[in-house]
Amino acid sequence: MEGDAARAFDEVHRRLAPLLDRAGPERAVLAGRLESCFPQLFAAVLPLYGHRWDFAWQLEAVLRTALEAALARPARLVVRDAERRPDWIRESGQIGAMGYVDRFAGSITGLFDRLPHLEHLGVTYLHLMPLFAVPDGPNDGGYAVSSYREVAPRLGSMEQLAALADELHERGMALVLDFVLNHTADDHAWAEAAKAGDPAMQAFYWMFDARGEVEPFARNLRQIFPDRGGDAFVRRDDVAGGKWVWSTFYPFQWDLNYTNPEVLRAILGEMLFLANQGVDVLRLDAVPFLWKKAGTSCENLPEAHLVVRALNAAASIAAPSLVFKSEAIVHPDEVARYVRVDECRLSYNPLLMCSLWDALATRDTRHLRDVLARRFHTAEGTAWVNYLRCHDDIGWGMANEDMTVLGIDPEGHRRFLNGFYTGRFPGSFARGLPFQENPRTGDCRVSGTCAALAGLEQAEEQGDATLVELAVRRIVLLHGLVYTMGGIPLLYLGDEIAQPNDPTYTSRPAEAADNRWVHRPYFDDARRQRALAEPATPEGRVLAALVRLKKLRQTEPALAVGPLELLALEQRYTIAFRKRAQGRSLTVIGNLSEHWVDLDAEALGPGPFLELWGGQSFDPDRHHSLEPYGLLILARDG
Ligand code: OTU
Repeated sequence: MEGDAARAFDEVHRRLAPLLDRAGPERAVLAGRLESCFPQLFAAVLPLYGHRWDFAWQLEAVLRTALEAALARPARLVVRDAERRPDWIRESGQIGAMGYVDRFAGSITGLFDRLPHLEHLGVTYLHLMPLFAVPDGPNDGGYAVSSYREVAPRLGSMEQLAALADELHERGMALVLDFVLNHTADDHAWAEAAKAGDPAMQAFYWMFDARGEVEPFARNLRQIFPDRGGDAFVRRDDVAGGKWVWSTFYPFQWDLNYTNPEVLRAILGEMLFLANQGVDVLRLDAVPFLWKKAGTSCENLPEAHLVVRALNAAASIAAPSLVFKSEAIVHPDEVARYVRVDECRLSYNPLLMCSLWDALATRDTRHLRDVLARRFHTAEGTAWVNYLRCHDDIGWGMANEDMTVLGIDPEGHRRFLNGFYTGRFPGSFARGLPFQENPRTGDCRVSGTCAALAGLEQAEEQGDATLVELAVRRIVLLHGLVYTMGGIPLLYLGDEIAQPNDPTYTSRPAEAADNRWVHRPYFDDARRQRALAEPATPEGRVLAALVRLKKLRQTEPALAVGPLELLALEQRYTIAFRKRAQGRSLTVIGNLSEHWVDLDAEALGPGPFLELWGGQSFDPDRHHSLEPYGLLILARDG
């Protein structure tokens, strides 16, 4: 360390010595981590808070919070920190699954009974949707958090959650939880104190006395949930003095004010409390919004990255095996900027998600190939979480400039995709619902389960065996691609048994106004049992395919994160890529159309190949074509 950082470190190190002493035999290790993480922390907080008279005190307070959490870390997690392979997130054997505790298993206790199902799927990364205490009534599916330290009583308790983490670890699974750090619920203790008039707590949020003060911000903001009406500022007369409160999402979600260093420190305390329960990965919700500056879009500002880097450095001191996953559903350039070892080692890959659906609708893989060629690589130590859909809507987050280069009109194309996936476009197989259609901008996103979007729901309704066949193949193909390209594939629980949309949300008042609930169905255990007992049913075929994909991931190191070479096979309908590891290559070919396509044996290169998907030998000179929505996974030495 040099210069200001070194001087600051010496000072703070001296002041923290008594705290370090409490680590006993672990002192040297902890002091070492403090020293190695300090430069990153300092570089992040200096531009954020360096202008403040109390900067040195604030910096020390952040470090104190980190060290106290380190001292409180349970011994078994300290062992886990030491044993965890740092690059586990890039390994081929990783498979993710996500779901709501109540909908998947009733409660945390119920989840223990579902572990065999998760093992059957090879799950090593279990993302449970927000399970914290929330307000009664609408709470945005748990994304309005009333307390980060309490589990919603109907789901269980913090002790049960910690016990679940232990059990998952025993079985080789990581626990992934949401950390909703952009906002709290309007009944969080901080918000309640703010309402009661505590100025320190009002300073935790963005609160304004007069509407006029809001305008310099409001002018440039995107409406995230246009259905709510108005903009991101709500008048709250229940806050002492009457205030305009910033709420980017729903009015009951109040944005935290990270220009206040006390907020950073408080949130760090909540985060490390969760890490010490045994959480392995924290999904940082809504990271783009963490910093606000008048006159800007208040999304993806450089300071938002610094906030994440500061938290990352502090967490590395206290809980070194904790991994951050970023949730940024924005322009692909911006999404990629969060994917760094010193910010979020994992990130959703929303671009891949929407380009897969794009290719499926258009029967044209140009954009998908472009994404894989230019926007798929991530730095050492990082990985994508690749998914087909999550608990949120699908938004068409491709880069306009990428589409324009390909001769695609971005606006018209998005209109087409929305029309296609909501079933309005003639000939569409999809059964999605339009989400947050914005009449002002024409913008719209899509809700729906994988089966509904891929055509199974429509095909079954029509009782047409040919259409059912095509739909099943689409579902299998999409998952096949996501499982083979490298990164953690993330399954939305229920999709492995091809669950259809669940329209019953309209009868539940807290859900009726938000159609994302249509694709968060209650897990259908009868369907799972049928899938096992009757492998020829659509659900049986999808489940069996996922189990085969699991085996591939467990046995083929080439499926880990690593270079991906695109092959020029028959191009328009197909995607073909090759990955290599340990002297073996895997070539994956998918046909995203209902047409037979010719395969160009030359482009495949010399065999012999073993086709792992169907389990047969594959001779490129004899097998010239790929069936509708077909998938081939060809293994070869070298
Ligand atoms: C996230 O999504 C969550 O995934 C949603 O379920 C929540 O409602 C929301 O935050 C508020 O907590 O706009 O449509 O760039 O796009 O944070 C979903 C990130 C969202 C945002 C994203 C947000």
